[in-house]
This record gives sequence, structure tokens and C-alpha cells, in this order.
Amino acid sequence: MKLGFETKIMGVLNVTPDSFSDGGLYLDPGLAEECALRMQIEGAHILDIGGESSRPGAFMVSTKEELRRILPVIKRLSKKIKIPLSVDTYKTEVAKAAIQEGVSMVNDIFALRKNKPLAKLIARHKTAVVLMHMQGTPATMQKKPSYKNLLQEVSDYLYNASRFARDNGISEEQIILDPGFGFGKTIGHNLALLHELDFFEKLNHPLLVGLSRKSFIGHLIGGDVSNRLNGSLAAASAAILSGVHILRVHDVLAHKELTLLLDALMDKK
Ligand code: HH2
Repeated sequence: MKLGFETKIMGVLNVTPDSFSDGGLYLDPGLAEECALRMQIEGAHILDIGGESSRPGAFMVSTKEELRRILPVIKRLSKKIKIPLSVDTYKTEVAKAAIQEGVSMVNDIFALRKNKPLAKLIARHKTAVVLMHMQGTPATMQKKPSYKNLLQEVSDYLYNASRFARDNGISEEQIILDPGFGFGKTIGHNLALLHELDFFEKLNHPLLVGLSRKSFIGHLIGGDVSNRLNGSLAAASAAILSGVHILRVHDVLAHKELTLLLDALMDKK
């Protein structure tokens, strides 16, 4: 997968009972497979499989439970899906088992600070890694997020995370950065980040954003989580126009059409 040309789409597949928008829908591996195949047909470039919700207030699940949820799905998909698979986890054991089944990207919302041995595993297997900014933990992050200088603090955090990754043998080309929309951010913080996404260009890594169906979109346009597609597309448009490389989304087809149009407008080859 080449980054830096067309905007890439990462389709979200949560095998959890409680994810904020697709929780409970894909606990059956057969239904998860159907959803994955659909996202592939609709134009996803990567599939991100998660077994623990990180919605505000969520608590951690055990390694055993996370593996019980995602491994049967990953085993099925690695035989049937042509696009790369990513695992949304911060746990070394979970990432290790997923990589053994063919996963080639680790999406770590803790940016390697929760489980430091994860860095060595990623270095050894040369998988791609997403390092995301979060203030606090999912259990606490939305209690009172505050920053003296939002952009600089998020940028410094991502810079330090990428340096830690490189110090542990992960090469520059493996690293993707993410400012972490909704992870320890007020509505104002999310808007400021979206407005200034090109601030992160100087970090010199591809940028991924997860805007899809996030609650700040719901707060701005009204409506519950099932009615956030239009707002998600508006937010994604702003991100694409700022040069973001990867969109993490639930509604693949709609975002694919959006990227086709905006990438043509921006003359990306
Ligand atoms: N958002 C969520 C989960 N993982 N990873 C990255 N890199 N960026 C994000 O913005 C991001 C993420 C939350 O969304 P979702 O997976 O749909 O919900 P839940 O955490 O409730 O499973």
C-alpha cells in the first residue's frame, strides 16, 4: 500500500458488545466476515479490527477476552480478504497473536506508552504502526481535557512517540501518526485540530484521522450516532483538503466517493 497519493480508507470493524457506533453488530464471525467483504468491495484499502471499545468511560478488557473476540474473525479474514488487516490494540499479546495470523498493521491508541514491549514486537515483524494522541485514558479522558497550547502539545506528544518507536527499532516508514479526535478533547479542541491539521505536516509521517461518527459531530449537528454520516463526510472533506493520508471510517462507500471527488479536485494521482 503506497501512502501519500490518493487518500486511503481504513474501514472499522469492531468485534465488541459496546463500541459506540457498531457495538454488538459483529460478534458473530460470519457477520463480521460479511461486513469486511462488503467494505473491501466498497473500496477500503485497510480493515481495522478491534476487540475493546475505547469510547469515553470504557474500561479495559482482559487479553484473553480481547483475543476471544477478534482471533476467530482475523483467522477467517486473513484467508478471504485481499487488503491489509490492522489490529486496534495496545496489548502486546493481542498484537502478537494477530500478527501471527497475518495482520500487518498495529493501531495503538496509547502510542506505545501503555505496553512498551509492543514496540519491539512491531520492530521485529516490520508491521506498520499507528501512534495516536490521547490525553488520559478512555476511562478518564473526557472528564476535563485541557491544554495550554493544543497544537504544540499534540505535536510534541506525537513527535516523542515516533522517537520512542524509532529508538526501539521501528523504522520511519512504518510510522503513521494520528491526533486522536475525541480522545481527551472538547468540541473546541476537535475543531481547532481539524482546522489546523497541516500543523502536523512537519512531523514528516503520514497522518491518519478518525472522525467518523464521533460525538463532537453529533453535538454540532444534533442527532444520535446513526445520523452522523453527513457530518462525518463534512469533517472528512476538511481533513482531505488539509492533505490527510488515511481516513478511519465506518461508512466506507460514502467516504470512498468523497475521496474520489476530492482527490481528483486536488489532482492527486
Ligand atoms: N477511534 C476509535 C478507535 N480507535 N484509532 C485511531 N487510530 N484513531 C481513532 O480516532 C480511533 C481509533 C473510536 O472509534 P470506534 O472504534 O468506532 O469505537 P470504539 O472505540 O467504541 O470501539
